[in-house]
Amino acid sequence: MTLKIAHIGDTHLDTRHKRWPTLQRSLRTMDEQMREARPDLIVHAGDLGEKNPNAQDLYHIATFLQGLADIAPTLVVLGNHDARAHWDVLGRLDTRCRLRMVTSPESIRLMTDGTIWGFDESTVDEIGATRLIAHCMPWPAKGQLLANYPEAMAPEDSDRIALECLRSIFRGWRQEREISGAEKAEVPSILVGHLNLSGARGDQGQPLCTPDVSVSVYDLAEAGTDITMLGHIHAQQYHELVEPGILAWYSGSPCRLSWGEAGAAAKGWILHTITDELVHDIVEIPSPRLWACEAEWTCEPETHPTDPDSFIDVWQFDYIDKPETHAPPFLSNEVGPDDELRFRYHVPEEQREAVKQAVENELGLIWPGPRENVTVEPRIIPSTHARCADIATEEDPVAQAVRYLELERPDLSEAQREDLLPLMRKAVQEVTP
Ligand SMILES: [Mn+2]
Repeated sequence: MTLKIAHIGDTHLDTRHKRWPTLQRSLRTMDEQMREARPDLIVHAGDLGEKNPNAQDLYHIATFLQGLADIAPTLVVLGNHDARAHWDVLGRLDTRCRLRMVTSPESIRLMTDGTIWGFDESTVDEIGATRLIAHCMPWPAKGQLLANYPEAMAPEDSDRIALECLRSIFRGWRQEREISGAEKAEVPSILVGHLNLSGARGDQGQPLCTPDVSVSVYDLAEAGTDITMLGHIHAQQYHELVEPGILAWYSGSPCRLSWGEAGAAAKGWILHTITDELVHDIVEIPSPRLWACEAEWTCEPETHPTDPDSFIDVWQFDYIDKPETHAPPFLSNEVGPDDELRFRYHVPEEQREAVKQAVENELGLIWPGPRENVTVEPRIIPSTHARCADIATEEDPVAQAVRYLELERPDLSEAQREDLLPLMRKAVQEVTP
């Protein structure tokens, strides 16, 4: 028997998002791809939308969910960005196949007739009529995990205890399958979670740091499921759990939504097929690329073209090579019409106005796409004057004030400075303890 599961996540539906039109196009492509793949179940691993959706956002979220549940029974777990308050209402949408919106950890059974039930609510006791068991873990807020912990704890122990709570849920799920006879009947099982997996990486391969509860591959292995389907991290990737061939997958987001996703990494979803073996097919959704580069506006002295004994200052952009940046010039045939560029540059404070024309010239050289697809981000380097050092060498704050006046206000006469001294002294006394 073959079971096909479409695994998507991090759709972040938000009509107010700058890249909403791109997201809409990507979701339409995904819909077409999924109809062709004909999955038995669709799993959304969380971050369906954003916090505080307005009426228009909710309309699009509802339409999207109806579209999914028109293709196959659909499970959606709550992500950290999702608006919990609307979840129950969304779960009652009129859909062709079953739609289940999951807000707390629970096990779901997909039956041979396509219905989905919670472990406790099923009227069908027959384990033989169960096609799949899906253990669902919505975003585990630390406070929620610890709310029922019977003892007082020191704040520094909270992470460890929260993780222990999670682990005990995972272990419980394995036992649940053993006790119900599902293990013996070899009913396939999956874990669907909106989770932060330690060791997971971003689109540019960067390690991710977060103050939230993170699980490890060993924790996930406690549940003992055939496949783990995750959401939360937008870069598509998989990690091997303890047993070879047993994988935890992040489907990734359907398109590049933020600059954190700049890079060439594929966007799309995963089609997991369970037969005698486990097959994971990556379904790519073509979407505009986000390019990022970072440069420093620097000055090199060069020999004067006509007078070899003198030097002139030549200002130019010096590109900073980092994993998430691309070194220009870009090849024009690689840049698509909807691609975007973020041009970030570091500039000394006194050059901030002078550099503006140079930025436009540089963009003309490196960017073959439309100018309106470029975001320019200046980073001003504050000037430090050598004169400050002179002031700092004076030990007494009043002497520093006098020195400051000498250096910063050479326009004042000796007499004027003398007049200002009592005021400076008073000001210094007020600010010095
Ligand atoms: Mn998330």
